[in-house]
Amino acid sequence: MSKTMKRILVTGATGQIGSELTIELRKRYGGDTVVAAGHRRKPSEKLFSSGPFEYVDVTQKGEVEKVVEKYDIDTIYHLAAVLSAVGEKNPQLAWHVNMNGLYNVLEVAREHSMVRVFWPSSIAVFGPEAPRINTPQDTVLIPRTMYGVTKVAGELLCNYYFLRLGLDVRSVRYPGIISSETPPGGGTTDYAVEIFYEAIKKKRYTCFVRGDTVLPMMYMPDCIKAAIDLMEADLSRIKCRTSYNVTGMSFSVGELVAEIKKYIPEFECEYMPDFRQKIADSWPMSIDDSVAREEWSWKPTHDLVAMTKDMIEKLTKRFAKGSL
Ligand code: VAH
Repeated sequence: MSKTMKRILVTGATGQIGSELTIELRKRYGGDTVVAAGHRRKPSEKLFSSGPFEYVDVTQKGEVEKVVEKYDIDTIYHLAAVLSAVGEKNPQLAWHVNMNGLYNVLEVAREHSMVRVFWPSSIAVFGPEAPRINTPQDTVLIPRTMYGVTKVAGELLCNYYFLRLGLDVRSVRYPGIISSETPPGGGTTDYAVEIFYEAIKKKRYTCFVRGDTVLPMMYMPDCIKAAIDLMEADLSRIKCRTSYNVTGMSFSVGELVAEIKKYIPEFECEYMPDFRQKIADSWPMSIDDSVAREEWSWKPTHDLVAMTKDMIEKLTKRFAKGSL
């Protein structure tokens, strides 16, 4: 590979964000310059056929090192992680994967001529002590989930690697992500994706949080835009090296149901809150992302109306082709 071209590694490339981020990066920079790395899930045909794919266990430093050296990587989008709901069922696994995985990526990046790193934090860093409306960039961080603990610890680790070791690692605190290609794997916000699949397939959904639950959310095109815009921003503009608040929209499950019913009038949603209700109730209802807007011109493009229209269109097409 020529030295001038970007050589990008995406870990967690078979996951909800990683799968679509990889495809977009390949569109922008060329298929062969973006290496997709997965661990448990088989890659989709689209992911496998559009560029290099490697199985990598990020908790094993040697495996991260091997792929970085094999492809002479200069940028890592590190998305491999255990999410909040699975993490509460197995907190030790969440700590192991989320912390050792991030540590290995940062160490390999440092040891290989300062490879640049993107790493997603989450609004899960906030707990009930933080203001829940327009949660500010800087406030108290006392998360109630192991996932949130690993994201706070990860933000501090990234900040250290930048300030003390000079590594250019950048991060955003994602809200719940809604997408139509790869179902999410074990998050508290999964209901906001599952509801679309069930509405189209069965015209009914049993939601695991109450109808008045409000959480900050973002549509996948904006999720990808945030990651790439941040990584392409001029170094001099990036002042926050823990993680930037970003968001797209906030809505209650009831508001989402009403928007879906504009397309599927007979859709019915019932509510059976489970352990994930307590997690959702500890998180912000809306996010202040003014710092990201000021420092690197962050701006979302999809609100609830636009997102719902696009999700219904895309999933209806897939359902008609029998691929939902
Ligand atoms: C989760 N989707 O639910 C993730 C996200 C803000 C939520 O971090 O765990």
